[in-house]
Amino acid sequence: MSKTEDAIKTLVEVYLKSAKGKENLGPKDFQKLVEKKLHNIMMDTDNATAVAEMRKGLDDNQDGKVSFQEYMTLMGYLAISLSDHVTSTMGAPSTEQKQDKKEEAE
Ligand SMILES: [Ca+2]
Repeated sequence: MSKTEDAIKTLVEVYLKSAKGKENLGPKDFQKLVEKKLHNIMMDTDNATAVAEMRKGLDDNQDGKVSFQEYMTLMGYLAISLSDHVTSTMGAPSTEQKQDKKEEAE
């Protein structure tokens, strides 16, 4: 599998694992996911109040839980914020466009 395919598979697996067989992530499942899996990419992941606020922002159907669709919305936001970063980094005059790859140790 390519790295890209692996990445997509990982996104899905993280959700399924966190949901533990349920259709949605409950508040605690979501808190755990953010805290354990997204702490390098997001701020305040150990702040329960901040994470709860974010959950409410993602919660389209307002059921207090995070569906797969709502989780993908968050992934989309994170991808956009990363691409903004990449764009601004590449905008700087430089002979090399090498970027350090962060490998996440599980
Ligand atoms: Ca929801």
